[in-house]
Amino acid sequence: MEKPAQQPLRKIIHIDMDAFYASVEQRDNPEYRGKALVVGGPPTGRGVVATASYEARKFGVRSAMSSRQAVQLCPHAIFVKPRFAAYKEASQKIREIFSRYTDLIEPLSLDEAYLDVTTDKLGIGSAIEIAKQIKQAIKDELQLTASAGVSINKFVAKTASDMKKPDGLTFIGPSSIEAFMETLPVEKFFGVGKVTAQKMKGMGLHTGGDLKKLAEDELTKQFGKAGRFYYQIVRGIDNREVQPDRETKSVAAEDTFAYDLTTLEEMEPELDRIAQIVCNRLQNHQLKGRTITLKIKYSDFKQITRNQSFPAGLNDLDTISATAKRLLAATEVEDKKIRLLGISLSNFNEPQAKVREEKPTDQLSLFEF
Ligand code: DCP
Ligand code: MG
Repeated sequence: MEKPAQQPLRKIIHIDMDAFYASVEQRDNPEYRGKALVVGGPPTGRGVVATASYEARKFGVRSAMSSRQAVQLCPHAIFVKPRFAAYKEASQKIREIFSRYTDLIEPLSLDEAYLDVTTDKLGIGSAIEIAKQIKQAIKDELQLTASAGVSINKFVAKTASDMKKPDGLTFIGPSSIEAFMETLPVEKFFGVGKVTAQKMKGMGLHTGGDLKKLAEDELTKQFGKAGRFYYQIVRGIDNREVQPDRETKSVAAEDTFAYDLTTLEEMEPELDRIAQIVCNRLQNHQLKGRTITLKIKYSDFKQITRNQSFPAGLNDLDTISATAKRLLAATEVEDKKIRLLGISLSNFNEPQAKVREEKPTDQLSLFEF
């Protein structure tokens, strides 16, 4: 048989649950429904917000902010501790729903996955119809809502799923991709965190259309390897495959600071915050790592990592935080300005939780390519 000259366009769905932990809590505790609810660490001490109900978001409460700040923004909010087992159970159920339609499922976290439905198991054919059915099944069977993005590649599907939250469905077809990318604000680009966005804006680059005017060389000169990705993506090109069943190799969080840090006094609270986020993610996936790695990027963009391994897996905040601080203290700290700090855990004992490699997301900051 002759090979077709061109691959058929892929049909990709990105599904992301709405206010996931908070919605599970509101479902299971009717007294929280319709209320400003914050799931995360306690408002005293060094707690961090995992997520907030949409009612609390109206007051500016966001994931990864300190619980202390959340209580300032929304004093009447109810604070609850996360119940990871409940989220994991809901996550397994949504994956079971996905698997009715395709086996090409790539989970990004408990509440988010890419699905390739170019050929679906039920022969439905329409990716929009499949997305509708999945959203409905999640509603009927789990009493939760999800938002979906449908397109021909991962980047556009993921961006689309975020556009009409909560309970949204957004389709960006092949003929509208380029126009969509041109109007997309740079901060919505995958990998563009607050610091890169600031740099772009300083250069007069506000949207995909502005990025599109730059040559590939210029983009790589300014933004390193990520520049090539931006060059392609503004043209609607993203050939990354949906990769099912990739095991978690590391769980990380990092932050690029708006101003370079110079003293340990400034750095330690940042490390505490980053450690808390890594710790939440590990517990979220029920993973324990034996190796803790500290990543430092200096103001001249030079990067170093330092790590320490332990005999047994761990995921507790105190050890992660103390180890990261110890590793930091053993570097040329305070001699050089620091623009980024990151912590990751790897070397997991039990590969029981089959989740994707979790990269630091730009909710905390940007992730560098
Ligand atoms: N999460 C966390 N720490 C973060 C970000 C997220 O612990 N910094 C957890 C809590 C979230 C879940 O992961 O409920 C899913 O993350 P999302 O970014 O998808 O956020 P939500 O599902 O809460 O809200 P949205 O409706 O914006 O998707
Ligand atoms: Mg979500």
